[in-house]
Amino acid sequence: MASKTGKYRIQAVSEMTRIPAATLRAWERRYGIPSPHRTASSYRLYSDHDIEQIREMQSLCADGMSPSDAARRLSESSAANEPVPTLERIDPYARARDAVVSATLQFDPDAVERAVQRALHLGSATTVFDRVLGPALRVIGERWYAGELSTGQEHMASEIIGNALRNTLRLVQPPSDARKAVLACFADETHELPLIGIALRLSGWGFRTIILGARTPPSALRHALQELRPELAGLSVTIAPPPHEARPLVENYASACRDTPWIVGGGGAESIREQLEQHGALVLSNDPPTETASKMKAAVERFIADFSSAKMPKIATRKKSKSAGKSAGKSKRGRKSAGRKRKKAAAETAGELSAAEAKKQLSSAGER
Ligand code: B12
Repeated sequence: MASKTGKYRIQAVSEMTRIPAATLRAWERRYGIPSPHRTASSYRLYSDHDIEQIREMQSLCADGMSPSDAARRLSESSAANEPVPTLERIDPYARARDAVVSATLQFDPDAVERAVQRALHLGSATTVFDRVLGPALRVIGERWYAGELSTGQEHMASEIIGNALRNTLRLVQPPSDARKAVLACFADETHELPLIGIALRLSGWGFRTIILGARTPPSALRHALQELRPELAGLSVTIAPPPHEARPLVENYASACRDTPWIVGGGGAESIREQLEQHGALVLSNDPPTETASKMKAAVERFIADFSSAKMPKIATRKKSKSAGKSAGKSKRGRKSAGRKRKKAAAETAGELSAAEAKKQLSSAGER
């Protein structure tokens, strides 16, 4: 069997096979054949096996077969001839992820829908999100960035995945009298699918989540928190705001979350971590892998508990000053000290988590 080691650049392959480089890229984008390796700087490197496949495609097309039928024939025969199954092939989650990605590469919405629906049977909602749909979205993002799939393909896939996740969340939400969490995206942030992933996780912890969605300004969050009185607020930021906008935004979110413990996560949270922590947020910038999810749960629960105990003096001061007719100055001091306690609690919780996890979380967040 021909070697699968990547050796040849696209121009060399084009010259060898007399197939234009644009056609090679189009076959790969549409049919996933060939599937060359990539260098760190994203150049394609074709193996002897890839060249064999290209030649077979060429000859089947020369016999009158359409490129899509030829590609299907080749993938079937290469699956049948696969001598030793690789880990990727026997791992059902990796296979499910690949099925979503390859249907997206083929711009086949029905196949994406089927692959997503099949994936939903592989385990709990969070497992499917963490191991199949989240990774599929990340690969789709990489392929889009590398110019291998179009914005239309990316939109199509994220729409289908998003709809499936929303339906799943509806099914796993705890009842309406359960503890609540309000989730929202930072202003100008359109990536709302990470919120659904977090909502699935929170529902497993007994939270009923209310998702405010993309581009939620601080005023809208403030109103939602006042009306809904959740136990927790969660903000997601994938693309960090520019530094000059970050400071006032963080201040406004902190003010909106004055009476609610707030956690912030997403790929963009790390770059504004300091400001967020200074304003009392707990920063969880990357969803931990499943094995550390219980640590994340413990950190969030501890943060909520510390927050409520830091709030106690405020309530006591208020009540006391009301009944004793004391000046508003004292209750302001009480509020300030409660605020300081809350920030300290957030910093401690974050410190404990980041000491153990930061490296791991940052390395798995490296792609963004
Ligand atoms: C789908 C998608 C879109 C869709 C979003 C649809 C939707 N309804 O959400 C659309 C098409 C709108 C879109 C737009 C854009 N996108 Co986009 N997009 C993606 C894609 C492919 C998937 C995003 C996703 O859902 N990821 C899956 C989740 C599981 O991963 P996650 O983000 O890491 O989230 C986890 C953790 O971070 C954590 N977490 C996140 N939030 C929170 C919150 C809390 C409280 C907690 C505890 C944890 C937590 O838990 C999550 C779940 O596990 C990514 C690729 C990628 N690598 O993610 C690009 C990507 C994020 N997009 C990117 C870009 C550049 C854009 C655009 C600027 C493109 C453009 N030129 O218009 C615009 C942005 C517009 C804007 N101002 O926001 C870049 C961002 C690069 C960067 N960091 O600067 C990426 C990485 C693609 C890439 N490889 O370049 N995008």
